[in-house]
Amino acid sequence: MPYFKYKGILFTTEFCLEETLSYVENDFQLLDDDIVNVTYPKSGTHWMAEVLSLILSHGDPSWVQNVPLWERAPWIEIADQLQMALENPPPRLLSTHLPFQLFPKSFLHSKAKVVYTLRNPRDVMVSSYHFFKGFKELKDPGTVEEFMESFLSGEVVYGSWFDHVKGWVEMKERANIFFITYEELQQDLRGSVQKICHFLGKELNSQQIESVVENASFQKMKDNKMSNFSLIPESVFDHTKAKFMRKGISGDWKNLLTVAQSERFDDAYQESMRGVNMTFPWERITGRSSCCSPPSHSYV
Ligand code: PPS
Repeated sequence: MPYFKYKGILFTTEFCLEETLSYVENDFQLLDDDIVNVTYPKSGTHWMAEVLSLILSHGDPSWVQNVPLWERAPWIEIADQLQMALENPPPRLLSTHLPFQLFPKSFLHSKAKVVYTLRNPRDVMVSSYHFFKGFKELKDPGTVEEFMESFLSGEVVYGSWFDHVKGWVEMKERANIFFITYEELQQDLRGSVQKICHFLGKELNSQQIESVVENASFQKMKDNKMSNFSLIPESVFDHTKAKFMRKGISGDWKNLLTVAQSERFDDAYQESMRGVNMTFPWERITGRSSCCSPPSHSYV
């Protein structure tokens, strides 16, 4: 099977090498003007990369229309993209799905800015479930039940969603990390773009913000071959079996999970997220009283 573990986290040889992960963790130097787009997979990575690309271009869509997303915002843990990251001129836009413990140690003494995007883990799981069916070299996700158990136990690529989120949330007091959710982007993309600009110290006028919002819409990204995954060759990804720009909605988990599966997920969520001092939009809408504890620290 094309998988290996690095420090207890599952990776796929399709994209990652042990020596690259070690280099990124220990030797990769973040620069003070780097902007890093950090997510657990299927949480809105490409969407945020598009938003950040457009902000850096002051709303001008030429860059996103002409340069593949992974060249604009390369994933540092993927060997050939790491090379792009090293070669791109500053200010660099970088992406990663790495958990905090594997993130470059140089972050601790740098002013690089991290935008950490989270998404309802039920939707993350459902999006992953569909997406993994497209990868020719990877194990089929199996039944929903089987995949959910792998997801809840963290036996999936990039490890446990819960550990990923908890590891990054522990860093929330740092001034150079900004937390935002996929749900917030959906609810108010314009307001989200304004908040991100503020965090990055970028002044965009209202016309430029309007252009960011317009060009980062689901439909625009779906039609943009630089951002919609269609450039990934058939030998790697079977585009007839899975679509990268699939639905782009919140709450699609309700269409896949049975009531029993959703309750199993809720119980695991409660157990794993106990003590996390931050509340998330999906905790207010699951409808189970145990998910609706009063907010201790809300970032929205
Ligand atoms: S990856 O492969 O881990 O980098 O995937 P990632 O980009 O994190 O997440 C893919 C999901 O994000 C949806 N998406 C969007 N939703 C709304 N608006 C825009 N512009 C957008 N762009 C990407 C994409 O459709 C995947 O979600 P699902 O639920 O599968 O549709």
